Amino acid sequence: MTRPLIFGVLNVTPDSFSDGGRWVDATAAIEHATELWQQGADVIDIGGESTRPGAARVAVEDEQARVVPVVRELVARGMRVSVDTMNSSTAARSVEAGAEFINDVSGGLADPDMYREMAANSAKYIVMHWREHSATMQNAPHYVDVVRDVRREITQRVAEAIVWGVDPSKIIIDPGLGFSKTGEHNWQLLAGLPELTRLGLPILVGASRKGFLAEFAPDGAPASERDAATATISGLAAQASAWGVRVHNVPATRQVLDVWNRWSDAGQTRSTASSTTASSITTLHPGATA
Ligand code: PMM
Repeated sequence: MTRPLIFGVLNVTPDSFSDGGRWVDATAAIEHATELWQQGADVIDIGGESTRPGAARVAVEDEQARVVPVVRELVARGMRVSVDTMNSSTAARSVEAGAEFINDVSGGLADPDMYREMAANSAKYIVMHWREHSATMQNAPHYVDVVRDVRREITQRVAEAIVWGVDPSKIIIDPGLGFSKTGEHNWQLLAGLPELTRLGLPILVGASRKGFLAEFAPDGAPASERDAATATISGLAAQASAWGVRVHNVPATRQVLDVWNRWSDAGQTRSTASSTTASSITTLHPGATA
């Protein structure tokens, strides 16, 4: 069993909900990414446009000016990089600069050229479940059965990407916690991860510091007080076969996933040992069943 990959979040935006404004300057961004990497992140996920509920869009030139130089520098320092963008031209520039993943929270819905771009480049493509832009996404989102509806809508996005020529082996899906979802929808989706894994595609989970975890922290506490809850979700997501988790606090998740890895490895050793014991009992007592 291998633990999920850890995507360390680097928002180079002035207004993201939990770390907005802290890493807008390229030098600060590069320093923070280096810290996340040293703490055990497997990939640095760089975003230049906030997607918090109510956020306004940014000009694509501004997004690229924030993101592309940072991508280039992190790749030069040997880090694996993902770029969180809904824009095909930012995806193209980022891949040229060495990004290995394009993380599209709109799943291709925001830019009609995204699938064409992802068919033409070599990066892996994270297709998140999404319905509409941040300005309106939390206006009473409705589902009949959120797990089935999200699974169906993601399947449509993936099918469309494949029709445009995106290699299916490059695609990773994400249920999009908090994007047109209430807290209860998020919990249903987490509990329903096994139903999403049945699609046979790797799954990324992004629960980090989101509003539905506020109930586990004191009233009015900063979003960083949600890190223990986030790390717990990382462990449970690993158990549900998630391929990756996207988090702000890398050490907390890394520790939980390292513990999960040791537990899983020991479990595998035990199951090999117990099947050997069972078969030797059957040999000694041919009437016994293993
Ligand atoms: N959430 C945010 C931004 N990007 N990408 C993926 N794939 N999945 C997510 O859940 C996700 C994302 C919003 O959180 P932030 O403002 O803390 O980055």
